[in-house]
Amino acid sequence: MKMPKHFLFGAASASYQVEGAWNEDGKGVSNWDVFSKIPGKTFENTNGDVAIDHYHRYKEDIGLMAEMGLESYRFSISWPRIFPNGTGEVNEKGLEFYNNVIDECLKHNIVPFVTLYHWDLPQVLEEQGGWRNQATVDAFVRFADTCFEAFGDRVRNWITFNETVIFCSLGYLSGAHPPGIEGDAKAYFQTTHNVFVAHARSVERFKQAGYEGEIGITHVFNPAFSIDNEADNKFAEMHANEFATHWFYDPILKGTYPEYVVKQLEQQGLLPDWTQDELDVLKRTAPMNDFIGLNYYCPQRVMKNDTALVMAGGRENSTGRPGNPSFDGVYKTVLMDDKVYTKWGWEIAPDAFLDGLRMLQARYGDVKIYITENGLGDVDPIVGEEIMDTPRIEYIESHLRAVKHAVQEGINVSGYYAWSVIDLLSWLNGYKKQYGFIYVDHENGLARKKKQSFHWYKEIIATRAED
Ligand code: BGP
Repeated sequence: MKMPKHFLFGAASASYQVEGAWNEDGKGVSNWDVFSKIPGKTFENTNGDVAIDHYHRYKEDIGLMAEMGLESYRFSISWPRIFPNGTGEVNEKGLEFYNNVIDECLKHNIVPFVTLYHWDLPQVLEEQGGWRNQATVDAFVRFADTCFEAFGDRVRNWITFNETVIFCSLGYLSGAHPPGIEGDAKAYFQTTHNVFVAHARSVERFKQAGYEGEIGITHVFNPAFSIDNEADNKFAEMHANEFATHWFYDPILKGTYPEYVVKQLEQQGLLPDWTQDELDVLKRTAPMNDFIGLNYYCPQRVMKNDTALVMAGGRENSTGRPGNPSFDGVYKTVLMDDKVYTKWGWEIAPDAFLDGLRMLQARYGDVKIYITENGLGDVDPIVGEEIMDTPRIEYIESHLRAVKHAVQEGINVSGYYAWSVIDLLSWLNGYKKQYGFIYVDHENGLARKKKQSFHWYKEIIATRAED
């Protein structure tokens, strides 16, 4: 597929979902190591103790990525592998592992795109209040700084946080993620704010220290569309976009919170406790963000909802994407008869992806964008010796076309990362919800096998001559 020269074709993973080796080589315990072992929290009580054993097989996995022609690999660093106690002593073995991963990527001309926080918080910090606690913010900045220093000579692309909306809403509204708290809307908004401050302070450190390369954040991109043009439903659409998008993107890209949401939160006593210093750092660092990462899987179709005003969120397997917090009294997400859905009820809508990108450009201008996740969760059929994941090919192809269209319209999308490079652990859905180009045989010593989509993506990349 033709794309501009600088555009990166990539694929992604995250530490807890692939590494395993949960208690090896000095790694500390993460909140997910603990949470996933509470019976009933995950599908079939799966956990990432072994995951797909990427910790021991990274060379084989990166070798397969190279064979696919992958231009960039997005992976995350496990914070408790570097700081077993969240802060304090550095675990040299942890640094060594990521040094090896980075060097292996570079050996194969694969650009390492590093996420610092993809949800595995050191358990010690979780027990001290997690993201509600300022100490976690301070510890994160130290962790980020340590990574910049250790890997910044070779890593040029940094994402601070993955999907603030998900770990905060599932952590404090639905209770589906650690720390498993339900219905605490005040904590939900407070933790999102604390994360933005941790991001902003890290960006400032990165820039002040003069590291080469780019830094940004990855957000869920879940644009809301009204089911029709009825005024109340259009209002619901506006409201949903304010809460699901503007609350997250404005503080990063504009350096201020959206007035509409602030007013609503004030009225309901949900405004985070913030200091002038914190608001200042958001403002000061907004122009320093080099890009925004978008994880797009599906849009949300919304309409008015007349039930009482309550903050809800993270309804796994509900309509729309899990983890979308909403004010039930103002809007609800609905399934529509004329739309197509995955087995998990996520709408397949490449057109909405393009429309959403246009909406972003209209609000934030020519910001540089990476699509840091996009893909299809499915149960792939095995036909003879082959893993025939045709629906994944169709999904990714249609979404890549939307990206290409956006690029042609002048929207600054600079890369696309399929989720995921290899089959891995789905946080709540175990190993049966597959996303990868590479199959992992759990019945056969975790052997790797190329899927139909592996060959297809290889071809897409190989034919990427400049437009
Ligand atoms: C995103 C996460 C990924 C991945 C993906 C698919 O929210 O950043 O880590 O899990 O969603 O989600 P799921 O595994 O629930 O289908």
